[in-house]
Amino acid sequence: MKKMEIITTHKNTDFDAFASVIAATLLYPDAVPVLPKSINPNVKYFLGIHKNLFDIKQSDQIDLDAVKKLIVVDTNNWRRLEGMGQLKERKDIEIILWDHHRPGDIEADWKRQEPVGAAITLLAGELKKRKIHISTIFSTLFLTGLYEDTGNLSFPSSQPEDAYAAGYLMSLKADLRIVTSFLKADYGEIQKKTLFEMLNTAKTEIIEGHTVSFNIMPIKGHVEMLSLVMHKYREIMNVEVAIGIFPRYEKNRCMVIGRSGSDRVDMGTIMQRLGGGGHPGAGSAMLKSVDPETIEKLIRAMMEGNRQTSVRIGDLMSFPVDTFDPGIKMEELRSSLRKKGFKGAPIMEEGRLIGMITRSDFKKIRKKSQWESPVKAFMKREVITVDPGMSPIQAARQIITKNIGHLPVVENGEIIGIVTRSDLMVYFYDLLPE
Ligand SMILES: [Mn+2]
Repeated sequence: MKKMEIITTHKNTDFDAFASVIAATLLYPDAVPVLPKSINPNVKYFLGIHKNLFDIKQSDQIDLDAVKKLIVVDTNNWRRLEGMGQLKERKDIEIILWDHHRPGDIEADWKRQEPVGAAITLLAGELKKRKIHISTIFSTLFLTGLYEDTGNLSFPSSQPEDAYAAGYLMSLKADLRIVTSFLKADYGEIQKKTLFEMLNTAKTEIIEGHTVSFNIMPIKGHVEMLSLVMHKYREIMNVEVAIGIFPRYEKNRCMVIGRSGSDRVDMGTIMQRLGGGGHPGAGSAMLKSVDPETIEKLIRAMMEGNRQTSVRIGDLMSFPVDTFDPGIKMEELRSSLRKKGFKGAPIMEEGRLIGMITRSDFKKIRKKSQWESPVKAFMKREVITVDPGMSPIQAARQIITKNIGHLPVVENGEIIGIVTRSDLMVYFYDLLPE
């Protein structure tokens, strides 16, 4: 039987717990993250937008008999775990604990238990100590967890360690706009009422193989958190794509909010075409002097395939690509890349891609004389490439899991472009390039 390591956390998983699970996957790369079924709404919302970046399992998808190592984060009580009861009695299992609560009933073989404000503080500190790379998306998630559990470092339970960890995550370019958008989840009477009325008139249909629900819902005055309403609406309707059109007749304008759970329907692109914007999973636009039925028709036309509604790597890549010969000197390559402002380049021999040079390869140089060595002595020979039809999420997954910054785009054996971590960051979060 295959032996297994798993990482899990408490029921009603909040951002601190979820961030700690993901941070633990960086510390224990062989372990599988397992989340309970009950997850807090704003974490679910985050997962809905980024779900493909994380390969997460639920406890009933795991063969618990095969588990030999259990890593528990952000709790130390068996009753707060989901579906792990049978592991409690097992003697042959190694238990690792990362937690910031008072001691509970999980007896760990190794533990790090400190009364800091957030569990993620402990894990982020360890990642820093071990110099393990944390991507922008992960630093954003970790900071969200840290702020949630410490009330933006204002709860009396907050410790200096929390602030140091927050500073470290900010230095890694955690995106504060995203952090705050996931933390404010004010869901009140007016939102409930809006959702209830929408559900009363809801209908679903199939467009290009996707389950879709359009809903036109007139509103009076300014209603906040309609995006959270749409998030819940999509969840309850159980459709891949949900579009809410909210006309405010007295102002002669219309708010449009969309949610997509499909890789093939990019909500950011659809909303961009309406003059708004967003991410692949979520987007919005504000239109003036257009009636809601026309907006519905426009979106429908986009989805019906007259126009491409999802961005492909081919749309994001840079081209043409400068490639280099394996024989040129490191020195020479460095100055050419500097001139062009590139951080890496593909190495080609006889029309074939044989390697990649990036910043980290230049850092391998210890002696001055090595600048005279040929590029082939320093290049990475295992090159991960993508094809132009891939979705940005699939490419982002490669970049994050393999920790690489450059992906050559290859079609019919030929390099036609290159896509970088910065290209994807700009696309997902409109961040300025690093
Ligand atoms: Mn916590």
